[in-house]
Amino acid sequence: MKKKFKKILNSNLILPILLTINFWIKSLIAYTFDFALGVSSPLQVILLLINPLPLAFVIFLLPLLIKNLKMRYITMIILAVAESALILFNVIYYREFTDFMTVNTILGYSKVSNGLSASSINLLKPHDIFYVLDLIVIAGILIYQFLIHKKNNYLTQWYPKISLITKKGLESIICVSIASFFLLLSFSEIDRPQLLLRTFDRNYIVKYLGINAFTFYDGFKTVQNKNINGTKIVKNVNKVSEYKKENYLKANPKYFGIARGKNVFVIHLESFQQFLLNYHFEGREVTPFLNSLIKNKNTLSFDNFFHEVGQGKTSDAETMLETGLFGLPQGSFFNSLAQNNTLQAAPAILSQNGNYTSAVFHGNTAGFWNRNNVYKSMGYDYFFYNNYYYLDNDSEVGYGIKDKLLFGESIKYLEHLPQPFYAKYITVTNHFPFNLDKNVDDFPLAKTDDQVVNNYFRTAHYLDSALAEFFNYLKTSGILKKSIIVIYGDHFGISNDRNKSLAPLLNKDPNQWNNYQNAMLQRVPLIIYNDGLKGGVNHTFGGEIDVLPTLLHLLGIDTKNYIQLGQDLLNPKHNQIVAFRNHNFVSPKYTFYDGTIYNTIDGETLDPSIAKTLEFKNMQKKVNNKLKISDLINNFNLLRFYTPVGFQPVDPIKYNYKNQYDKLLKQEKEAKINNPSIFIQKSHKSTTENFHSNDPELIENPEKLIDPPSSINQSNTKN
Ligand code: GP9
Ligand code: MN
Repeated sequence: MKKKFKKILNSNLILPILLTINFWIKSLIAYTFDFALGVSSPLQVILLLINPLPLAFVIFLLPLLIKNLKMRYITMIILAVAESALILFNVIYYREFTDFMTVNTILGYSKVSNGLSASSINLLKPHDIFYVLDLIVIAGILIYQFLIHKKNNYLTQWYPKISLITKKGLESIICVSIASFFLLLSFSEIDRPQLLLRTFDRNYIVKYLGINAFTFYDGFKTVQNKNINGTKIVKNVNKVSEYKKENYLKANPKYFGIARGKNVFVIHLESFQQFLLNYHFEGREVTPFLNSLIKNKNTLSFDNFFHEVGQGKTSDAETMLETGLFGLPQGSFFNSLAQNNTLQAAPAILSQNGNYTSAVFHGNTAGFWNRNNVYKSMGYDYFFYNNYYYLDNDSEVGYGIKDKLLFGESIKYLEHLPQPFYAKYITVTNHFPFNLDKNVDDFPLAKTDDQVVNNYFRTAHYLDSALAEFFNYLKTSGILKKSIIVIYGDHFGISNDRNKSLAPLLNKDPNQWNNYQNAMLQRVPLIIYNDGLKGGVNHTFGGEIDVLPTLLHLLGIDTKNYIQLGQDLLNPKHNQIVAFRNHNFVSPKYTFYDGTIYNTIDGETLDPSIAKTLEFKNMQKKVNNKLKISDLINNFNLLRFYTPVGFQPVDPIKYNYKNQYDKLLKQEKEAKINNPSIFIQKSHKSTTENFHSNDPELIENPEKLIDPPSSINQSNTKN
């Protein structure tokens, strides 16, 4: 054993080993002191500790394949410098943007994420010396050998007595290292299924696979995206225009413009399914507030409204609601194409048709689903992400701050927005695995064999109660009268593989459970509140793709010139075939789900020969065509060739999400006369006192409602 070790020490493997260990230590320093990766289980700790090793070793072993000794060492030195730079630049970048550098940022291609600026020097910290110590040592040796000893063979003099490993041996070591990387990937996939396919968040990839894997993966994605663009463009643009002409539906005159000029609130209910409404558990309503809201005469709600997301989940729902286009067949549009594509999204449309100011309130990190970049391409003026809220003690669960804190703590920003505004709230508490402490919400847990199902009702109840508190605030502060509120569920919370456990709670027999029932459970709420709206429950079949044209028409903006694939839900001619992202569909007559056709009315399984009827074929064609057109637009970035009359394309560079509180106050002064904020309208009196919450966090710390956290002035809020 000792002998073997000595042999390795004296072999040319020693340099790759030392460089790998060096890279490993630096990665661990960065993980500990600079990156906030949110490690939450022992497995994640283990993966984090070992993830830098396999790829770094491969990288430093590769130069050994070069025969020429001088070239070999030069390559090794270049790689050592590159690897050190990769860590150091990412550390500095992270301090500025709370995110990792993508290939687009490094090459400066990205329109939205500016690279590091000259001011980055200010971001250096004393411990950064450890990131470059090795380079100083290497440079020292080279200078010593070359300048002082004047040795020409300075590079090859490093190892006097060296035994060389055979080429075969070297190749096998490289193979083993690559294999261990795949082992790491498999464990990561177990902990976080579809890690690479869905690319949730760059933090996740670094957490599980390390910074090298992230950079390679991002490079691969970038090349892939570049290759998609560029071909067959003209033909596709024509197809899209034709589709739009054939499918555009006018607004229903009864509703057109009834909310013109009003503030718009879009409230995204995380993982919230329709069946929760009016559901009683142990004698208690899960959603008492929403149930009462639906009965309100100013509320219009839809009970045959379906989510249409793919793997991009929340981000797909946002894509549909903001742009009127679908997410992608695989992965997330937000994480791949959205940031560099030309978008004609709601914030820009509303800014140019009614002088709206737009803002998103969301208590997760800015980079999750790449929002910090995509929102710029959409033209969002403000993005209040986690650093804008107090992140202490028990303020966060799962994916960010609790919903009640989100609604409450955002008021101090909201009330300074110039009106009218378009404000989007993305809730998170009702997210898988739906854990919530009893002292935060005491709604009873269910008692099925599936803990996720059991938890679901409590977090949903909490979300409902958060909405009640926010509505109460809107009402008592007088904002409600001047606003239209759109509330929708983004996608299922209980996945199909858990539905059998849910079945008894819905009075269904788990043994009779089939895909028809799975399809029906994809219903999510769509609730529109507007003072003076002719309310009621609307039974039209529709999906998330239809919300944008419906909303714009309510605001008095015709969608004729915009490429949006949905149709106004309030036009009686609305096409009621709801396309799921995987080409399944639901309509008032047929439901097609994973190869089987059902009668939508009674759930009866229909004869497969129906598939050959003209009626069914036409339905399927419509679904496929709609998805195809959406993919063409997104994959080929077609909106860059189509600018609606009078529409000014968005310039993402104009937007940034740093120091937004100061910016708000400054803008408030300028916008005073034409677009006064709520604060100005209330004669400089804050409305925060109109908000009342029973969340223990806010009861104990009421000051959180009033002052922004001091962290918003720190450099890492630069997004
Ligand atoms: C996190 C949240 C969750 O920011 O939007 O996304 P999801 O996992 O539902 O797609
Ligand atoms: Mn979601």
